[in-house]
Amino acid sequence: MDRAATPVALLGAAMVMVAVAAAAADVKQTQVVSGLSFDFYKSSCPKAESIVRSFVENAFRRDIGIAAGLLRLHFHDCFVQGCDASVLLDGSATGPGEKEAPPNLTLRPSAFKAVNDIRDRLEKACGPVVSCSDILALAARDSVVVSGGPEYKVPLGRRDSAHFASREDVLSGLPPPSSPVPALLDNLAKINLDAADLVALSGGHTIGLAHCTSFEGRLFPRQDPAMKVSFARHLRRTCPAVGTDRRTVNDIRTPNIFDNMYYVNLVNREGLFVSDQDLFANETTRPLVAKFAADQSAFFDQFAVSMLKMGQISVLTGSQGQIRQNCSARNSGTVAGHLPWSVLEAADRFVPY
Ligand code: HEM
Ligand SMILES: *[C@@H]1O[C@H](CO)[C@@H](O)[C@H](O)[C@H]1NC(C)=O
Ligand SMILES: *[C@@H]1O[C@H](CO)[C@@H](O)[C@H](O)[C@H]1NC(C)=O
Ligand SMILES: CC(=O)N[C@H]1CO[C@H](CO)[C@@H](O)[C@@H]1O
Repeated sequence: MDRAATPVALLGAAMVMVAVAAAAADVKQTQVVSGLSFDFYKSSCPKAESIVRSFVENAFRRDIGIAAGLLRLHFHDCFVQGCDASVLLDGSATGPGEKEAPPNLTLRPSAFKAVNDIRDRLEKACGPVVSCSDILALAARDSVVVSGGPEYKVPLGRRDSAHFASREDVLSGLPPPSSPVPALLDNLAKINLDAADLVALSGGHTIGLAHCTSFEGRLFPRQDPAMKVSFARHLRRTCPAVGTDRRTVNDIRTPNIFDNMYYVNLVNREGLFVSDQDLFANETTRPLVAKFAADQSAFFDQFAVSMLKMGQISVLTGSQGQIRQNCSARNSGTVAGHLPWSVLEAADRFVPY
């Protein structure tokens, strides 16, 4: 059964046009899902955004990698079952959560901790009113900003899921780094994202790290001809053989700065993953890569628009879901008076392995 179809269709129908100030000074017409709003915590937690911002700024000063960790966490959350903080759930008796599925092996523990620390601060300031999924969306935006990327507004009011995503949801939601453009576009089409979103969002790889195992297929047994020879040589210094447990930077030019050098890398055949380099090899996406490589503000504008879209995939609003008291666990008592989620999941969602 296609779980993604229903919520996405509902999301499309519920959209209304709202003016949003995006990157730079220009105001864009961008869609905001009904139930979310930019001033959602205006009375219940007026300092919510400044609390998250200052936390991320301080954490970033101590550990520059936290920005990449938090940005990727929001992406993984949204691509699997929607932006509902299910990525944060520790596994339970009902089965494995997203956190325990293979792609999450490389999510940074420091980012999970940061989200819980932010929640503690918000709780002290306002009580338990801010959702973990909103924290993820804000922390991702702030990570982009502190790294030098575009400022953009984040609509708020997401609620947290009481559903675990299954291992199968994770594997089908997140494309592997070996994916070429057609597979990536098919994957994104299921969640109403297009080629411009794919190219702009992949620009998240302008910061952060990757393990050798995520791209070693391009080095061994023979070098991928789409990769520049000098770049392959450079990578083999970190990853001399298959299975090396080390990491290298995603963006060889400016590894910790959120800028358009990711696209310059692609034009120079110095993209790390197949999913990166194929954006320049494929004729459908190549013109956008060339544009973003030449024009950073064009990238920033599209990135802000695409993050707004990604951040609203299948969100829960109103009385749906819950405001988690602990981002790593569903609220206790959630099931009282209802058919237990575990029963529904056993019947509908959970795929044992
Ligand atoms: C389009 C499909 C995508 C694929 C196939 C993909 C794949 C990957 C892989 C394999 C890694 C390295 C994991 C490791 O080996 O440790 C990674 C890292 C990362 N990805 Fe993506 N990704 C995609 C999209 C995105 C998007 C949309 C964003 C955010 C907007 C993003 C942000 C990041 C960041 C920031 C890192 C570095 C994480 C860190 O340093 O902890 N990725 N990605
Ligand atoms: C490029 O991507 C498009 C869209 O998915 C696809 O139709 C086309 O076959 C791809 N081109 C190549 C050379 O793979
Ligand atoms: C939050 O939930 C996790 C997972 O159940 C648990 O390990 C952790 O101790 C909880 N944290 C607090 C502060 O209760
Ligand atoms: C960060 C995190 O929670 N990673 C988990 C990913 O999955 C492995 C395997 O189940 C866990 O051991 C990690 O803790």
